[in-house]
Amino acid sequence: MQTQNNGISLDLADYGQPICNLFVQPKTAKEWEQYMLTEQQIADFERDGFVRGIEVMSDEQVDILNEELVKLQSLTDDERELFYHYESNESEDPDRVLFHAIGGWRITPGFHDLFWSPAYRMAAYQLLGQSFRLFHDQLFCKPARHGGVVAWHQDYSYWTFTKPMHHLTCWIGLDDANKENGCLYFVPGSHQWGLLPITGLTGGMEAVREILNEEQNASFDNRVANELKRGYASFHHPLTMHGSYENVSDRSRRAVVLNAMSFQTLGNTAGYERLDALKDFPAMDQDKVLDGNFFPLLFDGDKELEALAERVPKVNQAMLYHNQILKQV
Ligand SMILES: O=C(O)CCC(=O)C(=O)O
Ligand SMILES: [Fe+2]
Repeated sequence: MQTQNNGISLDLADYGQPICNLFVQPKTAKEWEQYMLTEQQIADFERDGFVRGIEVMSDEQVDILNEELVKLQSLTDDERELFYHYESNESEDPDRVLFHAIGGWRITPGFHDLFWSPAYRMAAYQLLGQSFRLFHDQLFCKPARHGGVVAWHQDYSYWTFTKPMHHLTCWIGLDDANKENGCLYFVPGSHQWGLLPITGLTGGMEAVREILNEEQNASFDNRVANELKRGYASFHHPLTMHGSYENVSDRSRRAVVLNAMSFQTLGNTAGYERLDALKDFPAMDQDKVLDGNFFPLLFDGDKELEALAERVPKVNQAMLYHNQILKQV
């Protein structure tokens, strides 16, 4: 454990519960009810592969995270040590900038505690259909005027070092996001396309289109712009096709992404082809449950919700997760 003089750990992964008062926690099962997604929102997610417009943070809470973000974006090389990944500029276009970092939750209290936001935890429980763990976070920040793209991709194509596929992504705006400043887009129904190979995240926006069939390519005409006020979230399935265009506006487009996974997720690193990309990630041994400090349990449905757990609308897990991956194109 890395500690300061006062015995407080510098690695916030040592704390598997909230460490500051940023988010008031429900004390009873009844207090969770206010955060519950409706049957309709669950049905939308099952049909489209995403659901959006869920308030996770107030303006004041976003301000606190943005202050922490300034700090995270100006760290020295040594101070970046706790990140799993850190690129001040990951854009492959020399005229564009995309800040991308994984692991901020280990460094500042606000980004740590964001994983315990009750609105996030309730929605994630319903959309995963069971108790879940923290997988990792991500920061995607595009500066005003020269912000880079995030090319169309499926998240699970980058996560096959874990199994089975039972993961969920939550995207939260740290700025108001719209078409002008490079908001995220989703292709509805693409979570039923099966797992596609990696075609790159920060090069050409349209790279994935070459490996898709005619019908799949046509469905990009129906893409949905995920325009959101800051503090609001969208959730997407690990196979949903999504991406974001450049930011040429005079406003920045910053976002934090929370990635969660079933509490039973296993390591699948043996034979993984991109091991170099994992060199600063926590160890994930083959066929071992991903638990311990780096993968804390974020929500135990039966314990938190008691009798309510039965009544909470949840996705059909068998239809949505494990089996989907078998549908190769
Ligand atoms: O913020 C972006 O533009 C990309 C986000 C993303 O890929 C994700 O939320 O999985
Ligand atoms: Fe993504």
